[in-house]
Amino acid sequence: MKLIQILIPIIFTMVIGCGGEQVNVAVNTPTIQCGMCQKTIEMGLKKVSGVTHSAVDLETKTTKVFFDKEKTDLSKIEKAISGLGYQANETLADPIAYERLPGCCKIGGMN
Ligand SMILES: [Cu+2]
Repeated sequence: MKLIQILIPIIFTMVIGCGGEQVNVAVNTPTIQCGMCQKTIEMGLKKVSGVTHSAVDLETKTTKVFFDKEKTDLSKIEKAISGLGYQANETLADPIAYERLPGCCKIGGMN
């Protein structure tokens, strides 16, 4: 059994069971390069209050974020991603955070 088949029902149960109104957005994260970027964003978003889950798709370069809209909003999520060193929609990456990224995570780093 694939892990994803186990995870999806668990995520749904969490989302429905959590009381506050849960919504999800797909954030455009065009500067992500590799699996480490994925980890950085997913781990970083875990620390954002109100965010219940996030999933980075390296192929489409989008990040799906599930959150409680009473606790946070899209602009805070965009800022959090920017603070991790990545562009989020129209919000550019924080230059200091970007500089701290490993070489493979910088634009063109995989080439
Ligand atoms: Cu990376």
